[in-house]
Amino acid sequence: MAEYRTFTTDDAMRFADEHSGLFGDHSKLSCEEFGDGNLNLVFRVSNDKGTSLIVKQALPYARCVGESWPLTIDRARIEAEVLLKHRKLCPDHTVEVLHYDAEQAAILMEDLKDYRILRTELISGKQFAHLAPQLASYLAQTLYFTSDFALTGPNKKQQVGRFLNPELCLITEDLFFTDPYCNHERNNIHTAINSDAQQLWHDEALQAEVAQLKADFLSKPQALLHGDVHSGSIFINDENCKLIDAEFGFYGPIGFDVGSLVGNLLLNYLGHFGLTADDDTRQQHQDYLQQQISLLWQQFSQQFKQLMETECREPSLQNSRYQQHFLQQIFADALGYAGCELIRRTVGLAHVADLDSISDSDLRAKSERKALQLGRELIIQRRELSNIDQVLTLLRHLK
Ligand code: SR1
Ligand code: MG
Repeated sequence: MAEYRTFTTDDAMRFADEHSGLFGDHSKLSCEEFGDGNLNLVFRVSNDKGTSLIVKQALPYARCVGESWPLTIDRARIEAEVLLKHRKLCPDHTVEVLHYDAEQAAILMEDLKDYRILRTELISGKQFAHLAPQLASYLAQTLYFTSDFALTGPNKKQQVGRFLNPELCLITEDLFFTDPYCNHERNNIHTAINSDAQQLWHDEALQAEVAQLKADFLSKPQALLHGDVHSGSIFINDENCKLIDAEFGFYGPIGFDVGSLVGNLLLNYLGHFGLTADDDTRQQHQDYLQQQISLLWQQFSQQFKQLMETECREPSLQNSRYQQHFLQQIFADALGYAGCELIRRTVGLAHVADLDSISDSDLRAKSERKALQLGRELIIQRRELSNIDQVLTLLRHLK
């Protein structure tokens, strides 16, 4: 195909047919565009035998805002390359990319039609025992093997250069670390919590800690992050889960990916105060989430520790005291970024259904206040909290 143009359903079918070898001339193809995310077009192309594939095309602007927010289509390259790399490192939990076309900024990938979006499942109260173990494994494998522990200095630097992703990083820099802490026009604040949101704009102690987290996000290229590990980027079924949507990928602080995920599990926990009326059912789901958060950190840190001890190529990084300190630092960073996620999803541009779908305005405000309170505590106390149980205690004692 020639110059970039926005795909119609016909274009998407042709693209899928040309690059898959799965369909063939005689197949009767059908196609629907069903993207409901913030940025891209997403097509499902199916044949009459039930085989289907996904075509994802980057638009030259952010879909959720429109053409007034131009955005590089090079994000499709970042997404394809991060997913290909992560899939090599963790094939079970990364979606398969079949083809990437730079000109059309389009990716052909497997259709996870037997999977559901994790966020929707958690909102409806579904529980999966394999969630934390599988995601811990995805995070440990992808983050360890793209870090300085596993790569040579020159190779690592080359990789950092390939994944600079300045435009998408700028979105995160603004939405996570700037907008919620000032009266920004992009913010989206539920009227009932206006005064709580305004406190963030004058909270100097909090702003100083957020500045540190932002500075680390800008200048700590520890590993090739997925960059957007929220529960809408995870597909799950009764056996497995897979990560999609890696367009925010870049070399950044390991705690950012871990913390984004923890933040999203916490948002679901807090959302259920307003989503589930029956006390026992709610408590049972919240206990499940606590257990998953605990398992996630335990298993991620154990695996990362073991990889540092057994696989580290760089002699000076084999020092065990350094390795212990490194893990403790990831923990503190993860808590800080989880706190930022709680706050920005409550008052910033991009909300989550875990809070927004609470129909009763007072209950929604209660959950939102808890999210702001917990977010603040995690950010401020992140270096003093020395284990995950202390975090869960903080969670249980929210007013
Ligand atoms: C304009 S993009 C808003 C949010 O959607 C993405 O999934 C990222 O989380 C981003 O912050
Ligand atoms: Mg996304």
